[in-house]
Amino acid sequence: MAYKRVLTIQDISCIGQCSLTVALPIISACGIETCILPSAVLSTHTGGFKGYTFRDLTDDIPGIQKHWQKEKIKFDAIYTGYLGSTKQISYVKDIMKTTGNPGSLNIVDPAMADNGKLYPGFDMPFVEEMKTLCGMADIILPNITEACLLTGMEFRTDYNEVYIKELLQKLSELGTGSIILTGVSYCSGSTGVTVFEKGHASYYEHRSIAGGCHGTGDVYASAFVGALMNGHNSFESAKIAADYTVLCIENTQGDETHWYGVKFETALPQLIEKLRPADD
Ligand code: PXL
Repeated sequence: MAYKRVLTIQDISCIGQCSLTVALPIISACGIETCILPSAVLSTHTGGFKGYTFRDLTDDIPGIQKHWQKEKIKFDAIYTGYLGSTKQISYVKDIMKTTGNPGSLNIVDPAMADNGKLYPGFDMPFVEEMKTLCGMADIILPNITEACLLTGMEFRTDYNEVYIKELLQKLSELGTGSIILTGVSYCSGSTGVTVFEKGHASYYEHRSIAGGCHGTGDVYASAFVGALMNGHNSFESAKIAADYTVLCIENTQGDETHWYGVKFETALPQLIEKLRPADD
């Protein structure tokens, strides 16, 4: 397997086990060179801490991109997560157009909302711009809240396969290649992920653990990117990432002081084990 290089663009939350502080270690542990472009620096993530600092790095991006162009730096995949501003999305689109190797993949986690609500600081103009980024992506990884915002569909907690199929169909109309829709649950006690490719949906069901955990979307997307870059297909990568994320949540359960993220580090050996092809 050729050595691959990924660029991931998302924030640094200094504390909180999300975005770059999980993407960098997870993708690196998968044996992939992981380059970073921080979208913003926050003292903590915004999901439960009060009084966090937020430095938007939008204006640093054009200079960084210019330098990379001068150095002829290219990537095999560009994976984006939490972005710092609406204007930043247009810079990110330009990076996707100019810094990919031939055949490189654009993977977009439209990290902006959960549980029916936008994260603090995001608004509808940001969502509108995010639609155009998803339209450029080979793969997107929204949760149901993000999928609803991107398609204008009503957010529901009680739904069936017809609703999910309509969401997937509308998402694909954005121009996106494959869709990995997370947190799809048809019965209590289990949840899963639906992979939609070339008009066909496949579902992987896994254990659901009570009490949603912060940062699991980022852990999931990072493990997905790590598996995909190791040559697994989208469905296999979606399964590997789901099993790993469940382990991370189980690792964290019962520790009330650890409400802000999941202990993903100690489950990394199991992730690496799952990356090996079955006949290895
Ligand atoms: O995990 C998504 C995420 C990333 N970055 C920041 C966040 C969140 C979710 O709340 O606040 C800063």
